[in-house]
Amino acid sequence: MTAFTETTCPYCGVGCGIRVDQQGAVQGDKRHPANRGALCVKGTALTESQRLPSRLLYPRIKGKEVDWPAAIEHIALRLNDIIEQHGPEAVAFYGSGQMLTEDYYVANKLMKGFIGSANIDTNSRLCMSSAVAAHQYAFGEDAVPACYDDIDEAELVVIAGANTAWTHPVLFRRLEAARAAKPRQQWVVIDPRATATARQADLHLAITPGSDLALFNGLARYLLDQGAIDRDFVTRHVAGLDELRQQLSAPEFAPEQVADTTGLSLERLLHFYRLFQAHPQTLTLFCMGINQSLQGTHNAGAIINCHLLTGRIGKPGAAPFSLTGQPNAMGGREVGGLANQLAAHMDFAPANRDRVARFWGTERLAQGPGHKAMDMMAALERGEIKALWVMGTNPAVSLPDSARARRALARCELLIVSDISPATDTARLADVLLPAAGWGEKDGTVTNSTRIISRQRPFRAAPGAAKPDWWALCQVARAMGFTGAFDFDSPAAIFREHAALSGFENRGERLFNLGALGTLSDADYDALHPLSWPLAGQHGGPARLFADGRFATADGRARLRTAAPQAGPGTRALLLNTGRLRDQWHTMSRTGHVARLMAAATEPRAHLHPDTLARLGLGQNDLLALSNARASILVRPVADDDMAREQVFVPMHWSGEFSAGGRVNDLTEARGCALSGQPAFKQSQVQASPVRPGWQASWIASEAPASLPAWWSRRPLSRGECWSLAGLEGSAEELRAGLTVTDSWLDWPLPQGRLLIRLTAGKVNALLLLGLSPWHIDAEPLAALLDAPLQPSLLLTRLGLALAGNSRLVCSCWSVSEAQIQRTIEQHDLTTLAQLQQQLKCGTRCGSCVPELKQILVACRSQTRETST
Ligand SMILES: Nc1nc2c(c(=O)[nH]1)N[C@H]1C(S)=C(S)[C@@H](COP(=O)(O)OP(=O)(O)OC[C@H]3O[C@@H](n4cnc5c(=O)[nH]c(N)nc54)[C@H](O)[C@@H]3O)O[C@H]1N2
Ligand SMILES: Nc1nc2c(c(=O)[nH]1)N[C@H]1C(S)=C(S)[C@@H](COP(=O)(O)OP(=O)(O)OC[C@H]3O[C@@H](n4cnc5c(=O)[nH]c(N)nc54)[C@H](O)[C@@H]3O)O[C@H]1N2
Ligand code: SF4
Ligand SMILES: [Mo]
Repeated sequence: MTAFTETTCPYCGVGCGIRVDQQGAVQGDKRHPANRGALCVKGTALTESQRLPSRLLYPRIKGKEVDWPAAIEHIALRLNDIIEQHGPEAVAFYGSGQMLTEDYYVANKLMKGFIGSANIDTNSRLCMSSAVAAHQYAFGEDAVPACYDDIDEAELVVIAGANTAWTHPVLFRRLEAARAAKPRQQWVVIDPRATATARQADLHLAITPGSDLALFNGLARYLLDQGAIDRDFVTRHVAGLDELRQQLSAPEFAPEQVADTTGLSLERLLHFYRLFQAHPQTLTLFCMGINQSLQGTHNAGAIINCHLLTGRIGKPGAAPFSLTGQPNAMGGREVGGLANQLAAHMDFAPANRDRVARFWGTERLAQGPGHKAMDMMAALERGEIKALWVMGTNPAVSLPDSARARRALARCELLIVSDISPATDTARLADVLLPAAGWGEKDGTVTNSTRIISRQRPFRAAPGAAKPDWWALCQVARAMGFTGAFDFDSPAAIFREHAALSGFENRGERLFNLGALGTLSDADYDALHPLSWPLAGQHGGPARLFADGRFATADGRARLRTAAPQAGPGTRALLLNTGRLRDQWHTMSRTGHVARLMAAATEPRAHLHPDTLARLGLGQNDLLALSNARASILVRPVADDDMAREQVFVPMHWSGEFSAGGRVNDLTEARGCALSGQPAFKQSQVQASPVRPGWQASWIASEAPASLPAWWSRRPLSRGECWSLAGLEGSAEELRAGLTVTDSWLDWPLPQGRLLIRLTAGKVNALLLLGLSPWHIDAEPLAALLDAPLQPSLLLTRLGLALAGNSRLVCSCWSVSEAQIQRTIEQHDLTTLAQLQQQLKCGTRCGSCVPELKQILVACRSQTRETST
């Protein structure tokens, strides 16, 4: 028996293999093709992240704990009732790219096959749907052509709308290794912000937000004008050239005009175009900056066009490469979990409907596409959808116009939420809460960005009555009367059926074909090694698609998308961009309670260019209100040289659980790409104004303060938590008055404020720092004072550290701050990354911070040069 469980990371779409030992400690799996042993900071923190502060252990109906049979009966009765009264369209399901393939398959089968409504959509709508639509159009099927080996082969890597150094860190490390091994390899990064990724590029194009379409259509036009296309490839394998050529002849696609639209100098633009022209081995990675746009599908299509025109697809080091966000975004697409897909890469065409109905043995199959995520919320708002089952996603925070989404969710007659935690903004609105088995407890498969299917295996028992999601779905299906079709007794049985459906009457029409796995034994499923489809590629090297120039369209030719005009930027105010931080995962449900993951960004913040902060007249201790017609949020402003002047960046992560006023999606609009239905999260108009709080304080304790002021955010410390508090009016005395008066308090005067210490039974159990902005102190050193008798000497040293300032944590693995790094570089006159790593160990474990370490080294060195000249 092996002492390790081999499983897969539950975070991003890189899909890293993990080995878990008997103590639950994790390490990268050296044999896994996706990561070859590497893990990023989120992966290495998995053990801590499993210690959830509040775990949902038993089903609850209206807040009351019940057993599973009662919950299942309640749900089945209510659903049948609603279907009988209002029809199947009154029922909907909203799932997630974090569900396992087996969960997804059962949910899709239940909704589309047996309830008979295609109102099943997932958070992948917010994430991948533009890429899906572009793939389907161009290739005839939703398939990512690239494989990871292409990274090593590429000579030019274009990274568009992706902050890969932070969001796909292990992939980024592979890119770094590829460039180190092949110094010819050049990188172009296209992002309005100078991100950690952009700063490593040979060429960074800080384009006007939302102008990618003009950029790539302009590239296609340039390639045509230069005669730089692969005529032979296009003649044999691509359709639509004449139409595209004609459209691209419009003046708006000429380089001068494109330079204007994108805000780039003509010189920089042509530099990019020439690089692209010169390198047949070009790999174009793209992610949310491309997909989450009003023209998301056109954006992705324009990128694909450039690759088709030059024949750069299906060849080593050459492909358009859509990066998937979630661990199983791809598995969900394979199952067909989006509302406009039926199942297993089949749409609602009559022949497909007929085939799937026969395979499932159902007469109730959904007739046509259902509501996409944003439409689903609108239908909920109008009262057309009466029952919604949410699984593995937190739409109250992650949907656009989220305040409105919360109102729609709250008015739903029957809101069922399957989650591992009862403490999410969505779970708090649920009528029925179902406890799910989480990562490490559940069993199934996921598919990564490059079609590698890997097993997630359990290594510990689920707590309380938590059950795998597929199990809950099957139980409800059976209780609703759909017996026979949901008698699965294991994920292996579901996987076999899923595989068999993909191969059913598939004579090569569908690339997605796992038919050969339809008879996998339980033991073989258990032992399944990572494998990618098409399965035939398994023995013939890397699974690169379209190597023979044959596409999945009826005539075997890829289709060029016609060139849509670039939409205008709209009215100009401050443009709000949103996205991810390195150490947080989505709505923080799995990372917000881990002290070392919260240490690099301790409060909900808005990043602005220093000049913009000055123009807005922001004072040192001010908060910033961002508002528009939908809502207003209140965040901590930070000066950030990475930002362009008319733009503000706010992370998507803060929820109502972690802050009051930090939910950025209250500001984003529920509008997006008309073709894919993906929201345009990256560009919203906002107004900004400074807010000067009446008082600010930091509360450090194991419990929340007795009363909460207008603005707060909280974060875990190595012991207890720190709450940043601000009252918009009045003074902090109000806060103090609200605290328990029976305890004895020590009052410790400080140069600019006071420290109040609460002692209970001789031990410190709360600290309140008044009169100082929480932003300027580092709370972590004070955590050591909690739960211990007060020692004045310890207090003094810890207070000194806390007041020395809040220096950003750069290396989360070894807890190394920016200030420490700068000091060390100066003191030892360091010039290389290796020296720095030797001194402080920073960046030697997961490597996620290496791009930032390099950045700091460069910054410190240029400062030294400036001061010495
Ligand atoms: N640490 C971490 N990693 C994650 C996740 C996480 O929550 N945390 N989530 C995972 C998921 S589900 C996803 S989908 C991926 C997302 O991965 P990414 O897409 O890499 O991440 P984002 O930060 O959403 O956005 C990427 C970049 O798009 C830029 N951008 C904004 N507007 C434009 C534009 O008009 N044009 C261009 N070209 N760029 C623009 C933003 O400035 C940002 O730097 O990350 C995955 N990995
Ligand atoms: N402004 C803005 N908004 C965005 C984006 C953006 O870039 N900007 N990006 C969008 C994108 S790409 C995405 S993918 C979404 C992500 O946003 P969400 O889909 O909301 O993602 P999570 O916060 O990861 O929610 C996952 C939920 O599943 C629960 N969970 C964990 N494990 C299990 C399990 O095994 N079973 C069940 N049933 N539940 C489980 C977690 O506790 C958590 O509540 O956000 C979107 N929203
Ligand atoms: S890169 Fe990090 S988050 Fe993504 S799968 Fe690998 S370890 Fe997990
Ligand atoms: Mo995503």
